[in-house]
Formats: sequence, structure tokens, C-alpha cells
Amino acid sequence: MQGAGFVSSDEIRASFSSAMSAMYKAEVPAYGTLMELVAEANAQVLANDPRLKGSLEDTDSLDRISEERHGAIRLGTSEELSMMRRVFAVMGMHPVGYYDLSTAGVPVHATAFRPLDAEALSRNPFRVFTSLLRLDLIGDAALRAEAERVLAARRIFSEGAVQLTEKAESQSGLDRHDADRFVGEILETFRWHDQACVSADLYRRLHRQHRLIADVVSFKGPHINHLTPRTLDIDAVQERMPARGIEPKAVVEGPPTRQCPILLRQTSFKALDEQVSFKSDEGTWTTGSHTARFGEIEQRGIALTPKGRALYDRLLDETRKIATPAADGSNVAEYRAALARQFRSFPDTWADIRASGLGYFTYSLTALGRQAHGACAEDLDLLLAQGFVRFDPIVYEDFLPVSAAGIFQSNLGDEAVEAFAASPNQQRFESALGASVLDEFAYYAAIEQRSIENCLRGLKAVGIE
Ligand code: OOG
Ligand code: NI
Repeated sequence: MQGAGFVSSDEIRASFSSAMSAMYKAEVPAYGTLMELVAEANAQVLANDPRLKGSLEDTDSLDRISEERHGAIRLGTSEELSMMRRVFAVMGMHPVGYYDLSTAGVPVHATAFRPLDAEALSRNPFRVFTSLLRLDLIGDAALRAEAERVLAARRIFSEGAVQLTEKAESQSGLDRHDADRFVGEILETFRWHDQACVSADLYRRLHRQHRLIADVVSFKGPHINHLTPRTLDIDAVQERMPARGIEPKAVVEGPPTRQCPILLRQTSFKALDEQVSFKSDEGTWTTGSHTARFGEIEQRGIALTPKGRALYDRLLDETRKIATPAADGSNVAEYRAALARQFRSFPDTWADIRASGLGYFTYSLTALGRQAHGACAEDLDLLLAQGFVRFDPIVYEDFLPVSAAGIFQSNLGDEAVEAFAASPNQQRFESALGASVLDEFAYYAAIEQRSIENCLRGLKAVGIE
């Protein structure tokens, strides 16, 4: 709820996302290059496809097509996570989904903070994939205790950030002046710090345990580790990266190229080696390097039902049994061929996807339906066949654990990964978060159901019983 005289949470999110974009482009110039490439590729797709251009104009503003859709951070403690939840709530972003990445060799679990309703998403779709480090998966007890001590001592939010979050909560919103200050204060939490807060020795020990642990524990705050604009042609951007001097990860994560895009496809350029400095106990500084920050692109398709998702997971699993993408890119062709072959069993027309119950759709009355007489208003299939109702795919707004692990891995270095035993623990994550996460399937099913009810109500209003 939002009081009078306050800036909307959508507006705060939009200004936060654009401030973050400007900061990241200045911090990571290769990211600026990626943004240029995306803008070029998107313009080319639109120029070649006037129909697409028309349909995008209906759903999104064209000048925002190439803007950031998401970013990611990695947190160290439950206190950080629960405070982050309150901060994101001020921007209209709420936790959706639980992602366990331990089985893929990344000792974190995660959620995505994002806007929920279609209107908020269309005003500004920015979301943040937020991971919490799982020190419980680290075998070395002494090192774990040391990491816990370092994390317990740091404060990732400024005083101002905490105060303004509390103010927003107590008065149900922020006025323009406070909203601007809030964005400025919160941005500080995401800023890069090239001075580590641990010694070079501790950094090395953390790094040896797992590179991700070194990334989370060694710095003053959870620097934003990537931002991700939307591309209309992910294959083209992937292909063109090397010519612009940026090195893409070996493969595009997610489903293959299709007529009817499903879920989410994403790829990134590999994280850069950046100079950092470590302070010794004697107070002198030494330089070293750290690899964490990269740029990513994404292309989204339809949200799948549990049945569709199970099929997706099975086909991906079978693909990876034939060829697991090697970090050095040596089996790219084999992987791509296997992926394309496996996914031939996934229907590739909207009508088939709908008829097989694999995807979520919204239903709406056609022009004919708005003035229809004498149809049976309860039988959706009949109404579709009669042309009174149409269906459109619902876009998937969430993430995919196998893809996320692939993005993590390729940005943590190319060495072999060692998987942890599967130990998803959503309850523990939610207790750290201080709230439960929204179930993504229930969320899409509710959108679909509401659209069906609206349709049927609309038909009743024009006298169809
Ligand atoms: C997050 C990786 C996950 C995605 O797009 O799947 C992610 C990270 O590297 O911290 O952002
Ligand atoms: Ni990402």
C-alpha cells in the first residue's frame, strides 16, 4: 500500500535500476560494450521484422527493449538477506522461487526479488537474483569460523539506507526527496570495492576452499556481479562478442533456438580479472587480483506448467548426459546438436504447447467475442474454436537452476567443479529471509485462471450463457 504524496515503488525501482546501470557501465567498461552490441542486434531484428516491432509496441516501449532485466548479488549472512528483503520491498520487489545450487557445485541457495504483477513488470521489470552463501557446506571448520567472524563484523548497509527503509515501512512509502536519497544510499551497497577486507593469506585460503566463498567474504559489500539486458537475438550477440573484444562463455544456457521460445535463454561474457589490494596485519597493502564481475544477456519465452517443466528438465538432462558443456568450449558443436535433437520432442507451436498442457497462457476476448451471441460460455476450447477467445503465452519471469549454475561456473573460472551432496533447504533459506518465497507455478497458474474468469465474465455480460 502506498500513501498520498509518495513516489510509487515502481518509480523507485526504475530509478534504482538506471542508477545501477550507469554505475556498472562506469565500473566495467566491457559491460558498456555489451550493451552497445545488444542495442545494435535488437535494432537489426526490429528492422527485419516489422510485425515483431508492432507486437512489441503493444506490450513494451521500444526504447526500453534493450534495458536491464536483472542483476545478481551474493550475500553472506541471514541478517544481510532479511534486510535486503526489506530494502527490495520498498522498490516493489518480492522473493519468488527457491533455487538450490549446491548440487551444481556452487555453495549457495537463492531467490529472485522481482515485481509481481503485469503492470509493475511492464513499468520496470528489473529483478535481482540474490544468493546466500552456505558456509554449512564447507568442510574446514576452522576456516568456516574465520569466515563467519569476518562476515559478522561487516555492515553492508549505510545508516541512511537502514533509516530510510524503516521510514518507508512505517509510513508506507517515500516522498520524492527521500526516494532519491534512498536510491543513492542503497546504490552504495552494490558498489565495487577494490580494497579487500581480509588479508591476502585469508583470501587465498578462502579461494582454495571455493572461489565463491572468497568473493562473498573478502569484500566490504555484495558488489553487483552482473547486469543483464534483454536481447531479441541471443545467438547473434553470442556470436558477435569476440569481434568486439569480449569473451563469451562457451554455450548459451537453457533451451535451444525455437519457433516458440520457452522459459529463458541466457549467456554471459567471462568475468574479468580485476586488481584488488589486501591489507596485511602490519598495515601495509599488497596487490592481487579477483575475478567476479561480468555481463550477461537474456531472452525469455513462455512460462511452463509443472508438466512442461518436467519435460524441459528431462530433455536437458538427457542432453547433458550426451555432452556436458566443457568450459573451454571444446564440445560446443556436440552439445548444440544434442540439445537440438532432444528438444525435437518438445512441441513447437503455441497451439500444441497449449493442447498438451505444457505452458501457461492468458485468454482474452477477440473483437468477435466482445459482441458474440449464443455461445456456450463455459467451454474454453469451443470458444477458442469459434474465434470468440484468443490465447497468448505468459512470459517466464523467473530463473532456471541449471542455467544459473552454468552462469556461476563460467564466471568462477574454468577448473573442474566438484558437486556438493544435494541438500536443498528451503525452510532454512526462508527462515534467514524472514519470509516465505512465492511459488512460481502457483503465480503463473493464478494469472492464467484470472484471465479465463475475466473472459467468461465478459461473455456473460454480452449475454452468452
Ligand atoms: C548469479 C547467477 C545466476 C542467472 O541469470 O541465472 C543468474 C551469480 O552469479 O551470482 O544471475
Ligand atoms: Ni544473471
